[in-house]
Amino acid sequence: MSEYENLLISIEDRLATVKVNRPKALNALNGGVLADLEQAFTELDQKSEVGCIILTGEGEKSFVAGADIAAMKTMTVLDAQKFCDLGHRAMLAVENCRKPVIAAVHGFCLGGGLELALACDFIFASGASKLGLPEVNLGLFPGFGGTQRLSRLIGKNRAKELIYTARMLSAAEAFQWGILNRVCEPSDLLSEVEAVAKDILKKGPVAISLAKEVVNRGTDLDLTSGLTLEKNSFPLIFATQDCKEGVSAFLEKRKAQFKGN
Ligand code: DAK
Repeated sequence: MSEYENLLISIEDRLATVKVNRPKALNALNGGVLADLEQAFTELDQKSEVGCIILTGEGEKSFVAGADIAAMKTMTVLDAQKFCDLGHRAMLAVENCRKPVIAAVHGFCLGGGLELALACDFIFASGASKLGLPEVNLGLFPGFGGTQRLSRLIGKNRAKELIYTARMLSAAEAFQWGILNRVCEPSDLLSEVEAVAKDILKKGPVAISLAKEVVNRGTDLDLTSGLTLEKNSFPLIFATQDCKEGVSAFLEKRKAQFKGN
């Protein structure tokens, strides 16, 4: 794995952990972090020895406290366009990565930080975390996909309330609103995320990757088109050794040994 200036990446037993590493700025997303995220998730996507990815932030205080506000001070419209393109590419590299990506959120998860977590497949958070889109406090609005991904996840009206008021939600509220899949005791967050990731690693990787793509593409379609997408993608899985292995293992009453082919 390449070295990244703004990320800490470890890989153990097919589980990669990516930490945004700017704790002094509460892991705020500047151009360097976004470029590293885009490149690292593109690299992880290609790495056959990685089956699942956890995305989190370094330090106690924050997952990611937003896009880097200092970087915006002198931004021209053209700079903003470049920054926006880079941010969108980074989020898409996470969202389109063919491995499951789980966000482990602790502390502040604000603005671009929440947008980054929303690009992951799902989010577990520490009970002490705070989540929100406070951009309007700065005279901005979410520009890394938050207006779209959040409204698709929790519905337009709740997304608008969060965006218009800049309110920070507690983890319990964010769970109730459907943003979080699970709220954990702060000290248990990583172990709970790792346990789910390890469970996923036991399943057929090609099937998971196809399921991810079909869910992601299908949610933007009407039901008939989504069902057609599923119907057309499903038979492909019968070309894999993993499918033969999974079915045989069940019938032979043994654990399947998936190889990802
Ligand atoms: N950017 C840069 N630095 C940040 C930061 C951020 N978002 N958040 C915190 N920091 C820095 C602080 O400046 C401080 O640095 P020093 O003063 O020590 O050098 C350090 O991190 C510690 O922060 P605090 O001292 O403020 O810590 P507290 O515990 O007192 O407060 C806080 C924590 C999270 C409540 C507070 O730091 C805060 O309100 N931070 C800002 C949160 C926020 O507003 N986030 C949303 C950012 S706007 C765009 C696309 C997308 C976006 C923008 C443009 N284009 C397409 C152009 C997205 C925008 C956003 O995400």
